[in-house]
Amino acid sequence: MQPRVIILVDFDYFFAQIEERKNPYIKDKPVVVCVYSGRSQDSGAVSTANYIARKYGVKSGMPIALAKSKLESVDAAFLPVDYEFYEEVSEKTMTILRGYADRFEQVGIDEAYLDVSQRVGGSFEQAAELAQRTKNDIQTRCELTCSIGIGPNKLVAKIAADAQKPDGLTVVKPDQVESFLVPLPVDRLIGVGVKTKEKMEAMGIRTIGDLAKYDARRLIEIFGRKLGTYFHNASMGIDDEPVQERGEAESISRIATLKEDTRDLNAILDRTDRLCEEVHEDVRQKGVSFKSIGIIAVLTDMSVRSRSKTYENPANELETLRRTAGELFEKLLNESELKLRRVGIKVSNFAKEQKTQKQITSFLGDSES
Ligand code: DGT
Ligand code: CA
Ligand code: CA
Repeated sequence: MQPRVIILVDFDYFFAQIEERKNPYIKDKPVVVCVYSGRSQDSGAVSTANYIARKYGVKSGMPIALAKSKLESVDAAFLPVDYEFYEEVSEKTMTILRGYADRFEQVGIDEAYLDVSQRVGGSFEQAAELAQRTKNDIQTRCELTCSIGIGPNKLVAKIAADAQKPDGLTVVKPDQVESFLVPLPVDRLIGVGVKTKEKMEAMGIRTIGDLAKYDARRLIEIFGRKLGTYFHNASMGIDDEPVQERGEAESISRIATLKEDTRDLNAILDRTDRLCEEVHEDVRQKGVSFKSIGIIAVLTDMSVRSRSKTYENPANELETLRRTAGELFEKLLNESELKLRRVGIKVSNFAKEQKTQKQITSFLGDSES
C-alpha cells in the first residue's frame, strides 16, 4: 500500500502577524496582541505575540501587565484583538490551502491538515515541493508566513510543523519517524499537558522515546485503556486518523425580526413557522438529519436567549421542527418577562451519513493538552 502523505500548515504568530501586515511600521518592534478584560487599564491576557516579543519572554496567556514589564525598556506595540478581521483572513487562507489538497481539514483558526497522498503519488519529495509552492502562494497572495510539517500521518505532520518555526518546512518520511520522535520531550504529543507531563516525569518518562519503551500494559493500568493505548501508539508515531472533510455546516439557522415586539405565542409561531420551513428546505437540500433543535430570541432589551432540545435519534421532518420550536418558545415565554423582538430557529448536531470509526482525537477529551 502506498504511504499516506499528510501536510499540516500552521500560520506563524497568527494574530500578531496579521497586525504587522495591517501596520507594516510595527514590523520591527515587539508586537503583543491582547485580550483586554476591561476591568482596569491593563487587566487581561496576551493572546499572542510576534517572535521579537517572544525573545523578551512574552507568551500567550500571560497577564498584559507582566508582558508590559518585560518590554518596559523597548518600544513595543500593544494592540487589542480583532477576531472578526482575523477570521476573514483565515477564511481566505483556508480557501487557498484547500486547493492544494485531495482532502482538507481545518483545525482552529490558523491550522489545517492537507491529505496530498494521491496528488503526489505517495512521494515525500514531491510533497515537499508542493508545500514550498503552497508557502510561496500564501506569501504572494496573503503576505503571511506559515510553518509546514509533512509526515505519514496527522500526528507526525503536526509535530514536524512545530519543529522549525517561524517559516519552517520539515519533512519526516516514514523511515525517519522513529529517530525524529525519540529525542523530543513527551509533551510535544497532543494530549500530554502539564499534569500528564508531571505524572510521566515521575514515572521516568521525559522523552517520546522513553514513552515508547515503557510497558504498554503499565501505561493502560495507569492512564486507562483509551488514553494508555493512545500514548503507546502515539509515542511510536502510529496514527490512522483520516484527514476529515468537515460537513458543509455544523448548524443551519434562520433568524427574523417580528412585525412588532410581542409576547403573543401565536404571533411568534406564525413567524417561526416560516423560518422552520426555510430551515427544513436547507436540511432537505443538504440531505442531513439533525438531533438538536434550538430557538433564539432577542428580547426588547437586546439581550439574547436560546433554548434547545436534543433527541436521541436524528430527525428531519418539518413537523418535529415546528412542534419542538413551539414547545421551546412556550417555555421561554414562561421564563422571561420581556417582549421578543427577533426570533430564530436552529438545527444542529447533524447525523453523519456513514458512521466513522472512533478515532484517536476522541480520546483526548479525557486528558488535558
Ligand atoms: P505560533 O504558531 O507559535 O507561531 O504562534 P501562534 O500565535 O500562531 O499560536 P497558535 O498557532 O497556538 O495560535 C493561533 C492563534 O490563536 C494565535 O495567534 C492567538 C490565539 N491564541 C493562541 N493561544 C492563545 C491563548 O492562550 N489565549 C488567547 N486569547 N489566544 C490564543
Ligand atoms: Ca500558529
Ligand atoms: Ca495553531
